[in-house]
Amino acid sequence: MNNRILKLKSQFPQDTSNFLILNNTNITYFTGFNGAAALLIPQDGENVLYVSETNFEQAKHEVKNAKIEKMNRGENLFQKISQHTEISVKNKLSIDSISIENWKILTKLVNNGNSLAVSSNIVKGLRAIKTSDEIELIRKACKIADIGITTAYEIVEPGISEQEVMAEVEYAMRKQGSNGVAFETIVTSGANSAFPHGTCRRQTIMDGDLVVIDLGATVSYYRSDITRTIVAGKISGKQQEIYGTVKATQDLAIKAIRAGIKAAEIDTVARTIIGRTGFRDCFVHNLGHGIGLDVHEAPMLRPDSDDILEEGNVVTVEPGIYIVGFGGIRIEDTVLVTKDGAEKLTNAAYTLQTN
Ligand SMILES: [Mn+2]
Repeated sequence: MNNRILKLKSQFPQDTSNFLILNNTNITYFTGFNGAAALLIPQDGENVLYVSETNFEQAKHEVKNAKIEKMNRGENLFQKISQHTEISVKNKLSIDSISIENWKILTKLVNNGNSLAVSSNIVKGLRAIKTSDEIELIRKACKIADIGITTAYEIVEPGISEQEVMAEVEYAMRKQGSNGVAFETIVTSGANSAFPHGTCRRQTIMDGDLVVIDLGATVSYYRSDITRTIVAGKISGKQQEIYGTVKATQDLAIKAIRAGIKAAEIDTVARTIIGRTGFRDCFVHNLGHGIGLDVHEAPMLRPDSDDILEEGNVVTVEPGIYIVGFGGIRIEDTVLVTKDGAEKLTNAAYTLQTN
């Protein structure tokens, strides 16, 4: 955690004496603590973590790299910070992100918007490149997600409901040590599977239905993300054919990944392959996204992305084909970007068939 703070300090914008972290996930990134109001990182001197009375004792117990400052009930965070910190044009306060409401409060307090700056990209850039500690946690979260998918292969059959599948896969992951779902689990079947972010229903899965299962686990705040598509019962030729296209697309997209390549190019690879099969308009989302403390973070694998892939990025690769009335097929894995390629961190089997 201290290395992360040192890296941030080395990238302070010009004239910045203090960096204020308000985004909760960013605070966790720098302190390992979830539940503080703000983290002040001065170029010189002690870091200060502002914590409500509720979480004060816990923060004192858990946080090693900042002084814990108790926020009393009714006390204004920005008033406190502006009183304790010299903020001027020559000693700017940079902020990772701030709401319009809080910006108004803060500019009034320091009486000079010129002494404030918002720079979200610095922390975003740091977080995009994972350290070995972070990769280990994501690896664990991926192994647990694999178990969630394995469970789905075992239990999906005509007659079970989407809700039941969701409950079983989440239970299996919890038992393996997941701290919680990485995002709302998606289990969609039949025509509903054509909606990439369809809601899980009490609907019974029918013979021949496509079933899309998109899930993730969390380990020490780090997340994983995997999707498999299964058919309950009898598989049709059309389902098999589209599955083959999606799988081949994912294989080639993952093969194209390496440090130094534009993230947008990987999306193009996938979109081109799907386009050749006539399903271009059926791939209705981006190819993938970075993942870590947030389920969606930098870098983004999409056509308009400016990101260049770097060693240590962890991204998803998730092509899909969605046909209204027929259903959808998506295959997704979480992968680590390496110098010469990509390493899959999720490793569940690829098959339309249930066990
Ligand atoms: Mn995803």
